[in-house]
Amino acid sequence: MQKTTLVSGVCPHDCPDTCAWQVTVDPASGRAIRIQGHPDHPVTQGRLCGKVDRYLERTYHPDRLTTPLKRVGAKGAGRFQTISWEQAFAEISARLHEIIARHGPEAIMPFSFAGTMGVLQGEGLAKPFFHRLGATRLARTICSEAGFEGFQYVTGSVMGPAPEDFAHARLILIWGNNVLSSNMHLWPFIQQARKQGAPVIVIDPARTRTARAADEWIPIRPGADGALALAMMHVIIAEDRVDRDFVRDHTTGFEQLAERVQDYTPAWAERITGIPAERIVWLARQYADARPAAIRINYGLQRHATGGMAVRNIATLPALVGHWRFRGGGVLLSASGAFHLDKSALKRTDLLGDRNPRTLNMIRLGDALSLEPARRARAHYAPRPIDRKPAPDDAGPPVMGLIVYNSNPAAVAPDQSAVRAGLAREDLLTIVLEHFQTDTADYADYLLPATTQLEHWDILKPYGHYYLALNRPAIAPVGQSLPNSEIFRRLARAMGFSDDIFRQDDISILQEFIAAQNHPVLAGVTWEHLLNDGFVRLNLPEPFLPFADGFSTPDGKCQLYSQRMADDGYDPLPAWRPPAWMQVEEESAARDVSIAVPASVDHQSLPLISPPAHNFLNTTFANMKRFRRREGQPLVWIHPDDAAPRGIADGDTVILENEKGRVQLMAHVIADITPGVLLAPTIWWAKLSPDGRNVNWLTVQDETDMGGGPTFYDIRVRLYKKA
Ligand SMILES: Nc1nc2c(c(=O)[nH]1)N[C@H]1C(S)=C(S)[C@@H](COP(=O)(O)OP(=O)(O)OC[C@H]3O[C@@H](n4cnc5c(=O)[nH]c(N)nc54)[C@H](O)[C@@H]3O)O[C@H]1N2
Ligand SMILES: Nc1nc2c(c(=O)[nH]1)N[C@H]1C(S)=C(S)[C@@H](COP(=O)(O)OP(=O)(O)OC[C@H]3O[C@@H](n4cnc5c(=O)[nH]c(N)nc54)[C@H](O)[C@@H]3O)O[C@H]1N2
Ligand code: SF4
Ligand SMILES: [Mo]
Repeated sequence: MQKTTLVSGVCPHDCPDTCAWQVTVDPASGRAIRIQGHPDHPVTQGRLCGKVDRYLERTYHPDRLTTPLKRVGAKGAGRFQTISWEQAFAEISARLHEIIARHGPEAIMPFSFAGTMGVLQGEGLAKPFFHRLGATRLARTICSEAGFEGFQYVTGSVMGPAPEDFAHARLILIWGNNVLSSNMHLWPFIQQARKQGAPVIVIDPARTRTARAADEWIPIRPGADGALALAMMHVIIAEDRVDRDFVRDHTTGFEQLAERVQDYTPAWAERITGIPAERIVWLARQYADARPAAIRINYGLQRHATGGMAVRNIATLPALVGHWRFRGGGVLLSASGAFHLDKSALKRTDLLGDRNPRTLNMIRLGDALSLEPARRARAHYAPRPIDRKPAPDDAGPPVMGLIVYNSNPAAVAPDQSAVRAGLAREDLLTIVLEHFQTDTADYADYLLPATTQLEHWDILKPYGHYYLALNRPAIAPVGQSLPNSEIFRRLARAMGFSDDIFRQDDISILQEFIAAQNHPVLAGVTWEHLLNDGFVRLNLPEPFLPFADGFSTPDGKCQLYSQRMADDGYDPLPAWRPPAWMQVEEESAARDVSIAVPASVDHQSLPLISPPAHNFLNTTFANMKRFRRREGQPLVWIHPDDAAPRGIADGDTVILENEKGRVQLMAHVIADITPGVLLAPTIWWAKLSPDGRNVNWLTVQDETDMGGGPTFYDIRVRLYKKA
C-alpha cells in the first residue's frame, strides 16, 4: 500500500489566528483526505476552528465553480453558460480595451478584500495588473482602518503583546472581541493567565460565548468605549495611580491629558456607557494595579462613526500605568506593525509611470458605481478632516468595468440596495473571480473559477501573532480553476502587457519576495526555512515588549497629545465623540455633554450591531448547509424588555426597518444583550435569507472619523413583529 503524504500549509482566511495546517494526501487519487492544525505551531497548537476543520468539504463541495462562465440571463439572475479560458480572456481583454478607449483606464476598478490574506493570491499579481492598466485605485477600508489610525496616532505602529504572552498578564480585558468565535487561539493563553489568578473581564454590549466563559461581563452601549476609556484615565490620574517614571520617560503631553480628563468623571461616563460609575472606578483601579494588564481589542468597537477616537483613547491607557514594561502588558489590536515586509516587488507602483489615478473608497461601492458625478465624488477616498473630496466635475469617469476578487460585496458592503443598483447596471462590465456562486457572482458578466488554499502557493502574514507562514499546494486545482495570480497573469498577457512580472511563476515570485526582505525582524527568514518548517517566528526579542524601549513615533514617545493628529485636523487629545446612533449633539467646547436627542429622532428606534457569526467567516462558509444549520436562521437578539412592549416572542418573524429599507429576521429574545440594543449575527448570504437580503440592506455608506472606514454597527432601526 502506498503511504500518504503530509503537506504543510496555512489558513488563508481573514482571521487573527492564521493557523498552520497539515493536509494528508492520498497519492493514488491525488485527493486530500484529512486536514489538521499543525502540531508544532505555538499558536495553532494542533487545532483548527470548526469552520476550517471542514476545509476539504468546502474545497470538494459540489457547488464549487469549476469552469469559466459567461452570463446568459439578466444581471443578478445568476444564469451562465460554460466557456473556455481562451474565450474568456479574449472577450474580457477586448471589452477592457474598449472601455479604456472610450472612458480611460480609470473607468476600470478593482474590488477586493481578504477572502485570502496571502501576499500572492491577495494582491500579488492584481496590483501590478491594475497599476499597469492605470485603473482606479481602491482604498481597502472595510475592516480595520479607523482602529488602525487611532492606534498608530498614539504608538506610531500597530502591534502589541504576542498572544503567547497573554499568559503572563495579571488581568485581561477583552474589550469588544468575541475571542471564542473570532480569535479562538488566544483563549488557551488567557486560560493560562487565569490559572495564575488573572481575572478575565469582557466589555461588550452582548454576553457573547466569550463573556459567558469569562469572570466578568461589563455590558456597554455600542460606540461608548471612548467614554469608558476617558473615565478610566480620569480615575487613574485623580487617584494618582500613574506610573510617573514611564510617563516622564516615554510619553508626550501628560499635563494636557490630565487637564483634559478632569471633566470626564465616572458619573459622566455612566450616562453614556450605561455602566454604573462605581463599576467604572472599580475597573480603573483593577486595571491600574494589575501590573500588567493585557487588553485585547478587536475591530468590533471601531465600526462606529467615532471608532477611531475610541481606539485612540483605549490605546493611551497602558502608557499611563506603564504596563508596556511587562511581558504580556499593553494592548493588542493587531500584530501587523511588527512585520516590516517590503512588498514593493508585488505592488509595482512603478508600473503606474507618471499616472496618478483616483482612489475610491470600497465602503462607498454603491456611490462609486453611480452614474451621478456627485455620488462618485463622495466615493473618493478622503480619510482625514484635512482631506477634501473633489467637486462633482472632478470625480472622474463613471466606473464601466469592475473586477471583483477575494470579496463578496453584494453581501458584505454597506448600503446593499445601492450596491445592487450599481451591479445591476446593464452598461457595467463585471468580472468575478470566485470559488462559489455568491450574491456578487450572480451579477457577473464573466465568472472565473479560482483555486482554494489547498491548490496554490502563498505566504501569509498574520495579524494576531508573529509567525510568518508558507502555504504549499496539497492537491491539483479542482476542475479548471486557476490561482488568482495565474488569472491576472493570463489576463495581462491577453491585454498585451509584456512586463516580466506577468511571465514569472508563483514560486519564483515568492522566492524573490523572501530573498528581497532586509529588515532585521526578517533576518533568518529564508525560503528554505519556510519550506522545511512551514512557518517561522519573526526575529523579535524574547520576550517581545513592543514599546518598552520607545514608541515608533517621531520623538519615540507615546503621544498622549498628538501633534500629528492636530496637523491632520483632529483633536490632538483623547476626547469624547458620540457615535452616530446616539444622535448626541456635538460636544461643546466646554465638554458639557448632555444626551440631547433632537426632535427628529424616532424614539422607538434602537441601535443595531451585526458582529461575526460563530460558524461563518464573513460570508465564507455561509453557503454550506452544515454551518447554516448550526447558526439556525438569520436572527436578531432582542432583550425581553424591548420584545415585550412590541408583543414579540422568541421565534417570531420580525421586521427591522430604517431609511434604507426593511429586512426580515427571526426574533431571538434573550437577556444576553444590553437592553435597548439589537444584535444580528452576520454575514448571511442575502440570497439564502428569507427575503433575499441581509442586514447590510440597513447599513449606510457613512465613514468613520479616521481612515474612511465603515460604520456597520452604528445605525438605528425600528423593530416590529411581522403582521
Ligand atoms: N467566526 C468568525 N471569525 C471571524 C470572522 C467571522 O465572521 N466569523 N470575521 C473575521 C474578521 S473579518 C475580523 S475583522 C475579525 C475581527 O472581527 P470583529 O468584528 O472584531 O469580531 P469579534 O471579535 O467578534 O468582535 C466583535 C465583538 O464586538 C462587540 N461589539 C460591537 N460593537 C461594540 C462596541 O461598540 N463596543 C464594544 N466594547 N464591543 C462591541 C460585538 O458584540 C462582538 O462581540 O474576526 C475574524 N474572525
Ligand atoms: N453588517 C456587517 N457587515 C460586515 C461586517 C460586519 O461585522 N457586519 N464585517 C466586515 C468585515 S470586518 C469584513 S473584513 C468584510 C469581509 O468581506 P469579504 O472580504 O468580502 O469577505 P467574505 O464575505 O468572506 O468574502 C470573501 C470571498 O472571497 C472568496 N475567496 C476566498 N479565497 C479566494 C481566492 O483565493 N480567490 C478568489 N478569487 N476568491 C477567494 C470567498 O469564496 C468569498 O466569497 O465584511 C464586512 N461587512
Ligand atoms: S479561520 Fe482562523 S481559527 Fe479558523 S483555521 Fe483559519 S486562522 Fe485558524
Ligand atoms: Mo474584517
